Amino acid sequence: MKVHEAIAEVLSRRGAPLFGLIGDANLFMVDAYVRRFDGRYLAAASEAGATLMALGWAQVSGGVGMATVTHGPALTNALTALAEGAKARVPMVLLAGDTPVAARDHLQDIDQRALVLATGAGFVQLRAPETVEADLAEAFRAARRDWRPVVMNMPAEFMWQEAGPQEAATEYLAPGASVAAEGEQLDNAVGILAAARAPIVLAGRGASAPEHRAALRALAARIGAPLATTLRGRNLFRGEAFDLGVFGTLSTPPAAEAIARADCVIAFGASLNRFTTAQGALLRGKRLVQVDAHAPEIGRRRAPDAALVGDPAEVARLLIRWLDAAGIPASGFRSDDLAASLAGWRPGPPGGPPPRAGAVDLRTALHALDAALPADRVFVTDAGRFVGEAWRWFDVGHPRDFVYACGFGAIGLGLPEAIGAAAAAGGRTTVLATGDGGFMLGGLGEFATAVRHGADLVILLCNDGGYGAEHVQFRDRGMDPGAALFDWPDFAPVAAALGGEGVTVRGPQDLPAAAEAIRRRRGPLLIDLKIDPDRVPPVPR
Ligand SMILES: Cc1ncc(C[n+]2csc(CCOP(=O)(O)OP(=O)(O)O)c2C)c(N)n1
Repeated sequence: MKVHEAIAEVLSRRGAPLFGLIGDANLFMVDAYVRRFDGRYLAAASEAGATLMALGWAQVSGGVGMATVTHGPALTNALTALAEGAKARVPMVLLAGDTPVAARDHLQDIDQRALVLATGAGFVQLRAPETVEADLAEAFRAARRDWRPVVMNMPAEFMWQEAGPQEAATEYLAPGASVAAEGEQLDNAVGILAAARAPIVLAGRGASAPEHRAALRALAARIGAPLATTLRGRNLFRGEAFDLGVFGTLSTPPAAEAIARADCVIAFGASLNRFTTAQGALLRGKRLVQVDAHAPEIGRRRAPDAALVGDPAEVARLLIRWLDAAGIPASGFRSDDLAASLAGWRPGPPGGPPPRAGAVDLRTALHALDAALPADRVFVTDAGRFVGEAWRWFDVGHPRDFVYACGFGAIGLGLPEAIGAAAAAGGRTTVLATGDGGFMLGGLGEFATAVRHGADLVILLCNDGGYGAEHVQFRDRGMDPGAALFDWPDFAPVAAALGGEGVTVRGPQDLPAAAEAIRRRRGPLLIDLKIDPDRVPPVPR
């Protein structure tokens, strides 16, 4: 076998689709992957798109995403996507070609290792034709171990060489840290929970698997604590009587009130970032117990009063055993009043004056379309000012069905991630909420990709005719927002020209037609929600 075939064969055994864009260094590998090994290949319109699709696929499937690009500019085009994957901590392997080592004056030669490492992604070099299996195993192992993208750097001159007998490959991952059954930190944690009058159990993405859910529910019931999640763990406890929803700047008023009354937070698999803690304010005056399977996460953003390294479910069960052994009663925080205030809360109608003529209120539109969309959706968001409303009003069945494309705070990553998510959605509908600026930056080219691959995708384009996040800053200073305003083309006909469907909503009267378009769609559907740039609530920071 030649090296390009050996690589293709290993990839075809992994069960993930390969997203990519071909060039000198990877075209024969992709050809062999598809034609000889029957692999599922989805061609993207840009390298950023291919890499982001693999990130979207990885988040929904829980597996390691795979993408491939060629050398030089193909890799530089993927750098923002790699940074996104590193910040959002999504495991994937990007197979990047590299220019032949001997070709000193190759047009596309650039220091690929330096570029990749600067993004926060990992880097594994394909060392020789006989190390294809070992180096690929190491790339996938590193991606899973570190929860980040890893670039597998493949020199182009290897591709037509004989792969030959392969060096032994191992993809062994050390078992997760198991918690100590006794010790000072455990005593401290049990003591803090025993003394708490109003504890909250908080789950982040590192504690959002089904087995975590059951164990955390049991612990919360045992200590009389309401449950909450970070944004990326959202909807883990949906339907529970004492579910506060998101803990942080996106909390509902009754949840915020409960958080203010709490005296203790036990956080599982949560990074405790500035949004979860409101820059630390939400943890002030509360004892913090931090639990994480990854020791480096402990204390990374907030210093805990007690910390346990171990699988969240195991730790929760261990704590229950110790609380039982010590005969500690439940706190009284789970009161009927708290249940009633959580159950009784409904979002109010949009405040303030109505939007200008020809525009629809964003919240009204999102509520109507939420009801028209299937409940078992996968939900993806781009970044921008619209996103606070989208995060608030769109629920999913499980945290894994929520795809976060905002780890690097970049606009324009949502549509490609949605295409990857749709490839993992198993027949369910993928919904993308994006701004008009983000769509023009990174979505337009890949909309055609979504059409080509027949993605079941509904795009809610929150179109305030410009960069809303900047518009509001000009307005706040009494300045002319002209630099943030754009005279975009009408997006519905653009979607149709690219082979999809489009509808335009210029007021509440158009929402039933949009709902009907959702029901009847046969391919990617773009709903252009014309909203008033002066009537969009800010994103809570
Ligand atoms: C790659 C990138 N470029 C620029 C920015 C700065 N930026 C932040 S929000 C925003 C406006 C986005 O506009 P849109 O997608 O229409 O969403 P809106 O804010 O209007 O809701 C811009 C330009 C960014 N975050 N990322």
